[in-house]
Amino acid sequence: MKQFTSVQDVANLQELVNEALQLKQNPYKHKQLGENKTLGLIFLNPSLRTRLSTQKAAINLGMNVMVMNLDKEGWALETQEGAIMNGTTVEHIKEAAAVMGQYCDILGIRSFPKLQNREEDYSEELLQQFIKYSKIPVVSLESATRHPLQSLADLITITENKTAGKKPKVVLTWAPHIKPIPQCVANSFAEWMRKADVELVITHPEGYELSDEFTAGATVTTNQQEALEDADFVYVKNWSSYNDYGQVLTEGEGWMLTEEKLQRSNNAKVMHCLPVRRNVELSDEILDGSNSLVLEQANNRTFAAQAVLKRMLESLDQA
Ligand code: AN0
Ligand code: CP
Repeated sequence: MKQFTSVQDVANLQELVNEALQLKQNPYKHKQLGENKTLGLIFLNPSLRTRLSTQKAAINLGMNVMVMNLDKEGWALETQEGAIMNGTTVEHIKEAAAVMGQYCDILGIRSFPKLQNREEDYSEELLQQFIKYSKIPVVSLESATRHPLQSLADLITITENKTAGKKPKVVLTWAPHIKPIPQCVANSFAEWMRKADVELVITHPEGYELSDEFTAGATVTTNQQEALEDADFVYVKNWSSYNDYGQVLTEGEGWMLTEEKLQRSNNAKVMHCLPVRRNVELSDEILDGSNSLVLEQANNRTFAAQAVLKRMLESLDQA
Protein backbone atom coordinates (compact mmCIF):
# COMPACT_ATOMS: atom_id res chain seq x y z
CA MET A 1 0.00 0.00 0.00
CA LYS A 2 1.57 3.28 -1.17
CA GLN A 3 -1.02 5.68 0.19
CA PHE A 4 -4.12 5.60 2.35
CA THR A 5 -6.33 8.56 1.63
CA SER A 6 -9.70 7.00 0.76
CA VAL A 7 -11.52 3.70 0.41
CA GLN A 8 -10.16 3.55 -3.16
CA ASP A 9 -6.76 2.65 -1.73
CA VAL A 10 -8.11 -0.63 -0.35
CA ALA A 11 -8.66 -3.50 -2.79
CA ASN A 12 -10.52 -5.73 -0.33
CA LEU A 13 -12.16 -4.19 2.75
CA GLN A 14 -12.88 -7.48 4.46
CA GLU A 15 -9.26 -8.59 4.22
CA LEU A 16 -8.06 -5.34 5.79
CA VAL A 17 -10.67 -5.59 8.57
CA ASN A 18 -9.63 -9.19 9.24
CA GLU A 19 -6.00 -8.13 9.36
CA ALA A 20 -6.84 -5.43 11.90
CA LEU A 21 -8.77 -7.94 14.02
CA GLN A 22 -5.78 -10.28 13.99
CA LEU A 23 -3.52 -7.43 15.09
CA LYS A 24 -5.97 -6.69 17.90
CA GLN A 25 -5.51 -10.28 19.12
CA ASN A 26 -1.75 -10.12 18.83
CA PRO A 27 -0.54 -6.49 18.65
CA TYR A 28 3.20 -7.14 19.04
CA LYS A 29 3.54 -10.03 16.57
CA HIS A 30 5.14 -7.79 13.92
CA LYS A 31 7.40 -5.82 16.22
CA GLN A 32 10.38 -6.39 13.89
CA LEU A 33 8.63 -5.07 10.80
CA GLY A 34 9.06 -1.42 11.73
CA GLU A 35 12.59 -1.65 13.09
CA ASN A 36 14.65 1.40 12.02
CA LYS A 37 11.64 2.86 10.22
CA THR A 38 10.29 6.31 11.09
CA LEU A 39 6.73 7.55 10.96
CA GLY A 40 6.25 11.32 10.82
CA LEU A 41 2.89 12.67 11.96
CA ILE A 42 2.03 16.18 10.83
CA PHE A 43 -0.88 18.04 12.40
CA LEU A 44 -2.38 21.27 11.13
CA ASN A 45 -5.39 20.82 13.46
CA PRO A 46 -6.07 19.44 16.95
CA SER A 47 -6.36 15.71 17.62
CA LEU A 48 -6.56 13.32 20.54
CA ARG A 49 -7.48 9.91 19.12
CA THR A 50 -5.80 10.07 15.72
CA ARG A 51 -2.57 11.32 17.17
CA LEU A 52 -2.30 8.82 20.01
CA SER A 53 -3.75 5.75 18.29
CA THR A 54 -1.52 6.16 15.23
CA GLN A 55 1.49 6.68 17.46
CA LYS A 56 0.56 3.58 19.44
CA ALA A 57 0.03 1.56 16.25
CA ALA A 58 3.50 2.54 15.01
CA ILE A 59 5.10 1.67 18.36
CA ASN A 60 3.35 -1.74 18.32
CA LEU A 61 5.04 -2.33 14.95
CA GLY A 62 8.44 -1.33 16.30
CA MET A 63 8.63 2.02 14.48
CA ASN A 64 10.00 5.33 15.68
CA VAL A 65 7.55 8.22 15.62
CA MET A 66 8.07 11.95 15.24
CA VAL A 67 5.14 14.29 15.71
CA MET A 68 5.04 17.85 14.43
CA ASN A 69 2.26 20.35 15.08
CA LEU A 70 3.04 22.14 11.87
CA ASP A 71 0.46 24.89 12.36
CA LYS A 72 2.05 25.94 15.67
CA GLU A 73 5.63 24.76 15.51
CA GLY A 74 6.51 24.93 11.82
CA TRP A 75 7.22 27.83 9.49
CA ALA A 76 4.13 29.33 7.89
CA LEU A 77 3.58 27.19 4.82
CA GLU A 78 3.06 28.40 1.23
CA THR A 79 1.14 26.10 -1.12
CA GLN A 80 0.66 28.25 -4.25
CA GLU A 81 2.76 27.35 -7.28
CA GLY A 82 4.83 30.33 -8.40
CA ALA A 83 4.05 32.40 -5.30
CA ILE A 84 6.19 35.47 -4.66
CA MET A 85 6.76 34.85 -0.98
CA ASN A 86 7.02 38.40 0.27
CA GLY A 87 4.06 38.07 2.64
CA THR A 88 3.36 35.96 5.72
CA THR A 89 4.40 32.54 4.41
CA VAL A 90 8.00 31.56 5.12
CA GLU A 91 8.51 28.12 3.57
CA HIS A 92 7.05 26.46 0.49
CA ILE A 93 5.45 23.05 0.77
CA LYS A 94 7.83 21.87 -1.98
CA GLU A 95 10.79 22.08 0.41
CA ALA A 96 8.91 21.32 3.63
CA ALA A 97 7.38 18.07 2.33
CA ALA A 98 10.59 17.02 0.55
CA VAL A 99 12.63 17.51 3.74
CA MET A 100 10.16 15.52 5.85
CA GLY A 101 10.21 12.82 3.20
CA GLN A 102 13.97 12.54 3.76
CA TYR A 103 13.62 12.14 7.52
CA CYS A 104 10.71 9.70 7.46
CA ASP A 105 9.70 6.44 5.78
CA ILE A 106 5.95 7.07 6.07
CA LEU A 107 4.11 10.35 6.67
CA GLY A 108 0.69 10.96 8.19
CA ILE A 109 -1.01 14.28 7.75
CA ARG A 110 -4.07 15.95 9.25
CA SER A 111 -5.40 18.97 7.43
CA PHE A 112 -9.06 19.99 7.83
CA PRO A 113 -10.99 21.91 5.19
CA LYS A 114 -11.18 25.67 5.65
CA LEU A 115 -14.92 25.52 4.77
CA GLN A 116 -14.73 28.73 2.77
CA ASN A 117 -14.24 27.61 -0.81
CA ARG A 118 -15.70 24.26 -1.78
CA GLU A 119 -13.66 23.74 -4.94
CA GLU A 120 -10.48 24.51 -3.09
CA ASP A 121 -11.24 22.13 -0.19
CA TYR A 122 -12.52 19.34 -2.42
CA SER A 123 -9.41 19.53 -4.64
CA GLU A 124 -7.42 18.16 -1.65
CA GLU A 125 -4.51 20.31 -2.74
CA LEU A 126 -2.51 20.15 0.48
CA LEU A 127 -2.74 16.36 0.82
CA GLN A 128 -1.88 15.89 -2.85
CA GLN A 129 1.11 18.21 -2.59
CA PHE A 130 2.43 16.31 0.44
CA ILE A 131 2.09 13.08 -1.53
CA LYS A 132 3.83 14.59 -4.55
CA TYR A 133 6.73 16.36 -2.85
CA SER A 134 7.48 14.02 0.08
CA LYS A 135 7.83 11.08 -2.36
CA ILE A 136 7.05 8.58 0.42
CA PRO A 137 3.84 6.74 1.42
CA VAL A 138 1.26 9.09 2.98
CA VAL A 139 -1.59 8.24 5.35
CA SER A 140 -4.47 10.68 5.72
CA LEU A 141 -5.12 11.53 9.36
CA GLU A 142 -8.27 13.40 8.14
CA SER A 143 -7.98 15.58 5.10
CA ALA A 144 -10.32 18.19 3.62
CA THR A 145 -12.91 15.65 2.47
CA ARG A 146 -12.31 12.32 4.20
CA HIS A 147 -11.25 10.52 7.39
CA PRO A 148 -10.39 6.99 6.22
CA LEU A 149 -8.68 5.71 9.40
CA GLN A 150 -11.87 6.58 11.28
CA SER A 151 -14.02 4.79 8.70
CA LEU A 152 -11.85 1.69 8.87
CA ALA A 153 -12.13 1.66 12.68
CA ASP A 154 -15.90 2.09 12.31
CA LEU A 155 -16.12 -0.86 9.92
CA ILE A 156 -14.03 -2.98 12.31
CA THR A 157 -16.42 -2.02 15.15
CA ILE A 158 -19.52 -2.88 13.09
CA THR A 159 -17.96 -6.20 12.05
CA GLU A 160 -17.32 -7.10 15.70
CA ASN A 161 -20.80 -6.13 16.87
CA LYS A 162 -23.11 -7.28 14.08
CA THR A 163 -25.33 -10.33 14.23
CA ALA A 164 -23.78 -13.18 12.25
CA GLY A 165 -25.55 -13.94 9.00
CA LYS A 166 -27.61 -10.72 8.94
CA LYS A 167 -26.81 -7.77 6.70
CA PRO A 168 -26.96 -4.89 9.18
CA LYS A 169 -29.03 -1.76 8.63
CA VAL A 170 -26.68 1.15 9.29
CA VAL A 171 -28.12 4.65 9.65
CA LEU A 172 -25.99 7.78 9.41
CA THR A 173 -27.91 10.53 11.18
CA TRP A 174 -27.07 14.24 11.18
CA ALA A 175 -26.85 15.77 14.66
CA PRO A 176 -26.92 19.37 15.83
CA HIS A 177 -23.74 21.32 16.60
CA ILE A 178 -22.94 24.92 17.42
CA LYS A 179 -20.13 25.36 14.88
CA PRO A 180 -19.52 24.66 11.19
CA ILE A 181 -18.00 21.17 11.05
CA PRO A 182 -16.35 19.42 8.06
CA GLN A 183 -18.24 16.83 5.98
CA CYS A 184 -15.19 14.52 6.13
CA VAL A 185 -16.35 11.94 8.67
CA ALA A 186 -19.79 11.63 7.07
CA ASN A 187 -18.40 11.54 3.50
CA SER A 188 -15.90 8.89 4.44
CA PHE A 189 -18.32 6.78 6.49
CA ALA A 190 -20.76 6.81 3.55
CA GLU A 191 -18.16 5.76 0.99
CA TRP A 192 -16.85 2.95 3.20
CA MET A 193 -20.32 1.65 4.06
CA ARG A 194 -21.32 1.63 0.40
CA LYS A 195 -18.44 -0.74 -0.29
CA ALA A 196 -19.14 -2.86 2.81
CA ASP A 197 -21.85 -5.49 3.15
CA VAL A 198 -24.44 -3.29 4.89
CA GLU A 199 -27.69 -1.48 4.08
CA LEU A 200 -26.91 2.24 4.36
CA VAL A 201 -29.55 4.89 5.12
CA ILE A 202 -28.59 8.55 5.54
CA THR A 203 -30.89 11.04 7.27
CA HIS A 204 -30.42 14.79 7.66
CA PRO A 205 -32.43 18.03 7.58
CA GLU A 206 -33.04 19.64 4.20
CA GLY A 207 -29.98 21.44 2.89
CA TYR A 208 -27.45 19.00 4.37
CA GLU A 209 -27.18 16.70 1.33
CA LEU A 210 -23.65 15.33 1.02
CA SER A 211 -21.88 15.13 -2.33
CA ASP A 212 -23.16 12.30 -4.56
CA GLU A 213 -19.59 11.19 -4.97
CA PHE A 214 -19.82 9.67 -1.48
CA THR A 215 -23.48 8.75 -1.12
CA ALA A 216 -24.66 7.47 -4.52
CA GLY A 217 -26.61 4.24 -3.99
CA ALA A 218 -27.53 4.92 -0.35
CA THR A 219 -31.09 5.71 0.73
CA VAL A 220 -31.30 9.37 1.76
CA THR A 221 -34.26 10.80 3.69
CA THR A 222 -35.14 13.87 5.76
CA ASN A 223 -37.43 11.71 7.93
CA GLN A 224 -35.18 10.69 10.83
CA GLN A 225 -37.78 8.58 12.62
CA GLU A 226 -38.47 6.53 9.50
CA ALA A 227 -34.75 6.06 8.90
CA LEU A 228 -34.22 4.77 12.45
CA GLU A 229 -36.81 2.01 12.12
CA ASP A 230 -35.20 -1.44 12.49
CA ALA A 231 -31.72 0.11 12.52
CA ASP A 232 -28.94 -2.13 13.86
CA PHE A 233 -26.33 0.65 14.03
CA VAL A 234 -26.89 4.40 14.26
CA TYR A 235 -23.90 6.59 13.42
CA VAL A 236 -24.35 10.10 14.78
CA LYS A 237 -22.47 13.01 13.23
CA ASN A 238 -22.84 16.69 12.55
CA TRP A 239 -21.65 18.29 9.34
CA SER A 240 -22.04 21.70 7.76
CA SER A 241 -23.83 22.18 4.45
CA TYR A 242 -22.12 21.01 1.26
CA ASN A 243 -24.46 22.86 -1.12
CA ASP A 244 -24.48 26.09 0.86
CA TYR A 245 -20.85 25.43 1.51
CA GLY A 246 -19.67 25.44 5.12
CA GLN A 247 -22.87 27.03 6.42
CA VAL A 248 -24.89 26.04 9.49
CA LEU A 249 -28.45 26.18 8.13
CA THR A 250 -30.46 25.21 11.20
CA GLU A 251 -30.05 24.78 14.92
CA GLY A 252 -31.36 21.28 14.30
CA GLU A 253 -33.95 21.32 17.01
CA GLY A 254 -35.35 17.83 17.45
CA TRP A 255 -32.44 16.11 15.66
CA MET A 256 -30.43 15.08 18.76
CA LEU A 257 -30.65 11.31 19.17
CA THR A 258 -32.41 10.14 22.33
CA GLU A 259 -33.38 6.75 23.78
CA GLU A 260 -36.98 7.48 22.87
CA LYS A 261 -36.14 7.87 19.19
CA LEU A 262 -34.36 4.52 19.23
CA GLN A 263 -37.37 2.60 20.49
CA ARG A 264 -38.36 1.41 17.02
CA SER A 265 -34.82 0.48 16.08
CA ASN A 266 -33.50 -3.07 16.39
CA ASN A 267 -31.98 -2.29 19.80
CA ALA A 268 -29.48 -0.23 17.80
CA LYS A 269 -25.89 0.27 18.81
CA VAL A 270 -24.90 3.92 18.70
CA MET A 271 -21.67 5.19 17.20
CA HIS A 272 -19.82 8.52 17.10
CA CYS A 273 -16.22 9.22 16.09
CA LEU A 274 -15.61 11.61 19.04
CA PRO A 275 -15.03 14.28 20.18
CA VAL A 276 -18.73 14.64 21.01
CA ARG A 277 -20.58 17.58 22.53
CA ARG A 278 -22.77 15.96 25.13
CA ASN A 279 -26.43 16.91 25.13
CA VAL A 280 -25.97 18.84 21.89
CA GLU A 281 -25.04 16.06 19.45
CA LEU A 282 -25.92 13.08 21.65
CA SER A 283 -27.68 12.72 24.99
CA ASP A 284 -25.95 11.62 28.20
CA GLU A 285 -28.37 8.71 28.49
CA ILE A 286 -27.18 7.26 25.18
CA LEU A 287 -23.48 7.97 25.67
CA ASP A 288 -23.55 6.45 29.16
CA GLY A 289 -25.85 3.60 28.13
CA SER A 290 -24.97 0.02 27.29
CA ASN A 291 -25.63 0.41 23.52
CA SER A 292 -22.93 3.03 23.02
CA LEU A 293 -19.95 1.84 20.96
CA VAL A 294 -18.00 5.11 21.05
CA LEU A 295 -15.15 3.81 23.21
CA GLU A 296 -14.87 0.61 21.19
CA GLN A 297 -14.57 2.73 18.04
CA ALA A 298 -11.81 4.79 19.63
CA ASN A 299 -10.02 1.62 20.74
CA ASN A 300 -10.21 0.20 17.22
CA ARG A 301 -8.46 3.28 15.85
CA THR A 302 -5.18 1.71 16.98
CA PHE A 303 -5.75 -1.49 15.02
CA ALA A 304 -7.06 0.34 11.95
CA ALA A 305 -3.86 2.40 11.89
CA GLN A 306 -1.75 -0.67 12.62
CA ALA A 307 -3.23 -2.65 9.70
CA VAL A 308 -2.57 0.26 7.34
CA LEU A 309 0.97 0.91 8.59
CA LYS A 310 1.77 -2.79 8.42
CA ARG A 311 0.76 -2.90 4.74
CA MET A 312 2.82 0.19 4.01
CA LEU A 313 5.87 -1.23 5.76
CA GLU A 314 5.49 -4.45 3.78
CA SER A 315 5.41 -2.53 0.52
CA LEU A 316 8.50 -0.53 1.57
CA ASP A 317 10.31 -3.83 2.04
CA GLN A 318 9.32 -4.86 -1.49
CA ALA A 319 10.50 -1.58 -3.04
C1 AN0 B 1 -13.76 17.09 13.42
C2 AN0 B 1 -14.67 16.70 12.26
O1 AN0 B 1 -15.85 16.45 12.47
O2 AN0 B 1 -14.18 16.59 11.13
C3 AN0 B 1 -12.85 15.92 13.77
C4 AN0 B 1 -13.54 14.66 14.12
C5 AN0 B 1 -12.66 13.51 14.17
N1 AN0 B 1 -14.52 17.41 14.57
C6 AN0 B 1 -14.65 18.65 15.02
O3 AN0 B 1 -14.18 19.58 14.39
C7 AN0 B 1 -15.38 18.85 16.30
N1 CP C 1 -12.03 10.68 15.93
C1 CP C 1 -10.94 11.45 15.80
O1 CP C 1 -10.32 11.51 14.75
O2 CP C 1 -10.56 12.10 16.94
P1 CP C 1 -9.39 13.17 17.06
O3 CP C 1 -9.84 14.40 16.29
O4 CP C 1 -9.26 13.43 18.53
O5 CP C 1 -8.15 12.62 16.46
